[in-house]
Amino acid sequence: MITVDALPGPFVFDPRRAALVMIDMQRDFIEPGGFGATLGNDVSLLAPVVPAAVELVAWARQRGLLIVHTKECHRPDLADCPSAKRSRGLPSLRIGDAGPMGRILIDGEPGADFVAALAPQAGDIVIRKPGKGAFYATDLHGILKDHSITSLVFGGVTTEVCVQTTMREANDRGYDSLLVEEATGSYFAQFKQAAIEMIRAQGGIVGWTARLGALREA
Ligand code: TIU
Repeated sequence: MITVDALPGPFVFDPRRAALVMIDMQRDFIEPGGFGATLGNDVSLLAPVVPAAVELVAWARQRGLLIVHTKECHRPDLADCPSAKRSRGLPSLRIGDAGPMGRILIDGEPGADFVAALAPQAGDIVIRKPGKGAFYATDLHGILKDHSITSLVFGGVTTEVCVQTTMREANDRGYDSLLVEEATGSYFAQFKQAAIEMIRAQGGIVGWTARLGALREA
């Protein structure tokens, strides 16, 4: 068993029954010209997440955790993109439009791919997801059950959108979840902090949070 010094208390898990879930570390959210930028965000705010996420993946690999990478993306024909999602806001480019990294948030386009430093390796699992939560309209739960996974360690972007949504979905499906603070990020520093605090409040109403240093020492 591994014990991580976390909040609201120790996060204890069996690495053979744990997975790292790295949420949406895609060029569309982290690099200029992608989905995040079209929504009006300063994507440079997410740059510090990349090296921390790389360290977290290496930590998980070393301990034998199953590695899962999710990517938010849609079919080229947009059949899995609700019109409400596509029409929301006043983006400079909408989902499916041609941008500098290919069609915005479309599976197979350069922008929807993972940032180079977080490319999946052989044996990793990639989940394509049309929603913010990684359990919605995907086979993630079935795959985790097939691997007898009961504990999840989370990193990725953005903290209060796809990461928090997925942690809430995981919580309702019975998983114990830990969010690693440096390995997640938001376009809004105050939202990241609020998400971290609401996840671990009330005795861990959604899950646990820890610093990367606590994992190094675990
Ligand atoms: N816009 C925003 O903050 N996030 C998303 O749209 N998706 C994810 O969080 N991956």
